[in-house]
This record gives sequence, C-alpha cells and structure tokens, in this order.
Amino acid sequence: MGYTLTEKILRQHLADGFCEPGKEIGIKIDQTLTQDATGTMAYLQFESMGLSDIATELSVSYVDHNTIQVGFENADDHAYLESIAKRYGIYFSRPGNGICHQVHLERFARPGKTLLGSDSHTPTAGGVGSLAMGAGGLDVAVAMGGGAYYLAAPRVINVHLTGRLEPWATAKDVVLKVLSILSTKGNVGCVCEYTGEGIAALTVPERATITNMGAETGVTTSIFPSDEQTRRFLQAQGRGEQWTSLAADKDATYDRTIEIDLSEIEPLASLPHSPGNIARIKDLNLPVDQVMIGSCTNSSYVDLMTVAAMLKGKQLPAGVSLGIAPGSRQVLSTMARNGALSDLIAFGARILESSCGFCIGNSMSPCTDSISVRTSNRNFRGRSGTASAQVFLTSPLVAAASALTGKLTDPRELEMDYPRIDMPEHFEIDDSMIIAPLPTAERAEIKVCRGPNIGEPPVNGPMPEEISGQVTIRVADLVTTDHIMPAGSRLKYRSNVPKYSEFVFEPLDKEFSRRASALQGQGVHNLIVAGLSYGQGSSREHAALCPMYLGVKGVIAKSIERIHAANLVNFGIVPFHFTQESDWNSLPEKTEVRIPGIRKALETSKENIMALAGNKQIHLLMSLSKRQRDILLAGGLLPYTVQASKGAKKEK
Ligand code: MIC
Ligand code: SF4
Repeated sequence: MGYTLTEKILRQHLADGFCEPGKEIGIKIDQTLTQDATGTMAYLQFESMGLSDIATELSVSYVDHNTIQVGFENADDHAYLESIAKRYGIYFSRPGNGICHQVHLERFARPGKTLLGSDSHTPTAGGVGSLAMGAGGLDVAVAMGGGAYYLAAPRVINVHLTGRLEPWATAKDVVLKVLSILSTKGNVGCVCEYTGEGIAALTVPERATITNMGAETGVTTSIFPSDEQTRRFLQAQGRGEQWTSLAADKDATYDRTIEIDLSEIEPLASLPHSPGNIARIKDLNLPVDQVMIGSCTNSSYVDLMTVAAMLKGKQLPAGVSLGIAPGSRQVLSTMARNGALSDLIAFGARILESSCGFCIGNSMSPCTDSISVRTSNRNFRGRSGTASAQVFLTSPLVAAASALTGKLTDPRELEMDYPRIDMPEHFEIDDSMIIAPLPTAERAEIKVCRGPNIGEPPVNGPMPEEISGQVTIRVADLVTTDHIMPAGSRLKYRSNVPKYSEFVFEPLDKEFSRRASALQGQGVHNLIVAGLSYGQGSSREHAALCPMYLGVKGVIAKSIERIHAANLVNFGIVPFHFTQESDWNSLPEKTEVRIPGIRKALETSKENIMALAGNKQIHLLMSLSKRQRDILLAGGLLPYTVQASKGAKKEK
C-alpha cells in the first residue's frame, strides 16, 4: 500500500510514536517562523528555557502585524525581536519587508521540509510542498530548541482537481469552493492534499492562496506536490537548486476524496461573518463602501498586477474607498519599477505598507454599518475594527471589479478583456531587509533590548488536587480567538500579559476579566463553558495564556479546535468535552462546579470524569495523551520543559 505525500513527509520526520491516524506523534521540525504579534512571547519563552542556541535548520522572525505604531510599545517589541534574532542565530525580516507567509514562500520555504509557525496561516508554504503547520508560540519555541512537535497523526483528505480555471475564476474561488464543502468545523485532525491533472496549471502563488485559506476549515494543513510549477517558482526566486520532486504514491489511500472540476468554478464570496458562508457573486447585488486588497491570502505579484491592469486609466467612484497592501517588498518594488503602482495611485487607491494591517483591524477600519469587500481570509464580526461592518471575502478580481462599479460585481459582467498576467521568469531579488544570522562566536556578546513593554512570561503553578470553582462565562458555538483575545487596537499589549488580560472576551462580555480576576483573588477557579468549534481562527496562544493568568483551570466544550486545544494544555488549562448533550443545560453562568481528584485522574490516565455542577452530576471526557497529562500536571509546557531538562541534567 502506497503513502500519501503527507505520510511520506511525516514518516521522514518522525521522532516519537507511530503514524496511525488520531494517535499522537512527535516530529522533527526543520524550519520555524514567528511574527511580531505572537513572536515576542515565543522568544521570551525560548529564553526562559535557558538554551544557548537554536537547533533548527532555519528560523525566521518576521515583523509584519504591528508595523506602524502609535506609542512606544510595538517599537519596543521590534527592538527586542531584532536583538534576540542576533543573539540566537535567527533570520530577521524587518518591518516593511512583507507579510511572513508571503516572504517565507518567496525566500525560504522548501519542498519536503517541515515548517512550524506561530501563526495559523503557516500552511501557505504548502503551496511549495512544505508540510507547514500553525501552532502556539510556546510549541514553536520548543521546536526552535530542537524539541519534537506533537500532533495527532492526521487523516488525509484528497482534494482531486480536474479541468482548468476559466478566465476571471481564481485560486481564491477554489478555496472558497473547498470551504463550501468542508465548512469551518469538523475537520480537526485532517490534512487536505491536492492531487489530479488540474493542479498542473496552478502556479505556486495560486496554490499558496489555496493552502493559506485552507486554515479556515480547521485542518492541520494543506499541501500540494512539488512538480514543474514548483521548480519554475523556485527558479524564478533564484532558488532552483532547492527543488526536489515530491508526490503521493499512485496507490496511496485517502480517508476521503473531494472532486472539484476547475472549469466549473465561478467567482464566489464568503458572506459576513464567517469564511464558511459561501455564495456566488452573481447572486449578490449590494453596494460597496470599501475595498481592501492584500493580506497573506492574495497579495502576490500576479494578484496585484492583474488588479492594476483592471484599474489602469479608470477612476475610483465617489463614496468608495480602496486600500491596497502588497504582500511583500518584492511585490511592491517590482510594481514601483514597472509602473503598475502609479496606475493604482492614479485610480485613487491608498497604498498601505506591505504588512497585515487592515486584515487584523490595525488600519483602515470601515465606517459604521458599511460593506467592506476584502481579499483576506477572515471576516469574523468586528475583526475589521468596526463591529457593525459587513465584510465579504473575495478574489482580487472581484474586489477590483467592485472598486470599479461601487457594488459587488462579478468581473465577468465587466465590458473588459481578461488581463492575463503571467508569473515572471525571474522575480527581482533583494534580501537587504532580511538580516542574516551573525557568526556563532559573535552571538554571545549581543545585548537583548528590553523596553518597558517587554514583560516576563507568566508561569503557572502545578495542577491542584481538585478543581473547585464556577462557570465564569458560557459562550455559544463558533467562538473564535478574535472573541477570546481581540487584536486590532489591543494588539500592542501582546508582550504585556497583565495588561492584555484586561481584554479577555472583551467583544462578548466586557466584565469577564474583572469578574475572573476577583474570583481568582478569592481562591475560586474559573471555568469556561463553550459550544462547538471553540477557539477557531488564529493560533494566538494569548487566548489560553491570558485566561490562565486570570485563574482559568478548565474549558468545558462541545468541541475545541486543534491549535487552541493544544494551547490550552500548554498553559495548564484542561480541555474537557461534554459526553452528554443534556449536560450543556446544567452549566449556566455562575454554576458552582467541582471536579474532585483531577490530579489523580490525570496521573492515572482516566478519561471519563464525573463533575458536580451544583448538586447535579455531569459527565466529562478528557481525551489526552500521556505527554499532555504530564504537561497539565506540571502546570503547562514551560514548567514541564524546564522540569524535563533538569531531570535530563541530573541523569548525566
Ligand atoms: C490572525 O490572522 O488572526 C493572526 C493575527 O495572524 C493570527 C496570529 C495572532 O493571533 O497573532 C493567526 O492567524 O494565527
Ligand atoms: Fe496577517 Fe491577516 Fe495573514 Fe493573519 S491572516 S497573517 S493578520 S495577513
């Protein structure tokens, strides 16, 4: 029996366990990436492990989320990150150089390598055949130190593509089609592997759009084989020697197969307020107030050159605003040289820095009750920075068509020839904004810059004998990490956990933080009760770290998303699942809950737990590996790793 591509790469990197779907395995990580919003905490955690160097083949620290700062906080983060990179032999991509996923794809991602990134869109590199996964910063810190990354061996879904995209249909529409089939829930523990004759015509940047937004389905990652298109891309990036051919075996077996005929793909959109609400553009007839083009999903050279060709010589209608953020400095400077940038400016576009910016509500928030069309990957309520705005996610071509007409427009309706833009044979390469690691001998001399915004990572105590507390908040289905730990204007507090913790659940319940903190002061454990797919969206570990700081000991949910469940364990919070639907009703807010013998249950690998909700007994499931139980007993991955390394030293 042959192997899938995913299995092949996993087997080559296996460090612990057996590759059997659902079973926990540890794999060796070749490359890591971090970005500033999650990276500062990841490096603080790395430092507290007391290691002298990184152990990966390559680690890159990007600054792309908070680049245009108000106040000193982000600037302090940047200075810290630059100095840490110098100290430990990490590449440093300076602010302005571009969005981590776009730059990593252009300059570093390689077929067959494992990549772990502290950002949920790390699977973008699956476009070049990397097995690329998002994780919490602490997992990335451990991987940088040479520790294995633990995950459930995935079930592999074959997304089989046939046919060829028609003009005006794009890779974005393909991934929106995939979302319409898989939805945003129920895919935890799966990988999407793309196969079929339809892939041959898709370029690497198109593939990367698909693997990037695959994250919204909740899969562990998505991956394309490495073929002639991959070779072409690597050659165009001056990295041809890094190409190797990779594909699944012909007789590989898959858990499920999805068939998509590319010739039937039409321009689609995700409707507010979930990436999984898919509709055809031609069925939507709505006025548009704002159009935003960019983000790690759609800001490649071809994406933006096509937009520029569509807008050239025309004028932005009154009442509509247009912002464009090229994904990398490579894209921006190429367009500056070839004149396409002036076409965009002449049209009336506002050119934003090559960074995440608008995608995370950091700039150009739309006005009250408006409609914003965006090429990014998430449209959760309020993520744009405006709670009442309606965000539609589309391809760059639909976005450009809508900027031309002032309403949501299927570009096939424009009286315009399709402007076919090809990927260049050679991209313009200038890595001067990437600071390469110092020679090892010079690293120890580096002084790490710590401004007042750089706090110590808080460390949890060991798991108590029993959990005794109350339901401090009860939330519905599909609560995202944007609900738990808002970004936008709050993002600058990422390195200051006490301050950032004031905003836990802010979009849902402004009083939560104060309440939890007061209960914690009285020695009461806080518990969160949640519905389906709790913690979907980003990899931000602050959605576990800050609740931990406020004394949360457990989350009881109908289901929890992969990265968030791992983050909870990493910060000593037990992820419990309901086993009986009716128990959900027994846990309204303020219910007193006791989980006696929780330490014992963790020590003895007990899975089915009895808890007391008021006077009523409820049944909970604690489905964890031995390693996860040990982490929870220690109070989290940091104390666990420190204990484990002390143990190893004693044995020597
Ligand atoms: C996002 O898109 O929400 C982010 C900001 O890039 C996050 C990371 C974070 O929360 O900092 C992600 O996707 O993981
Ligand atoms: Fe940045 Fe948006 Fe991509 Fe997250 S989804 S990495 S905020 S561009």
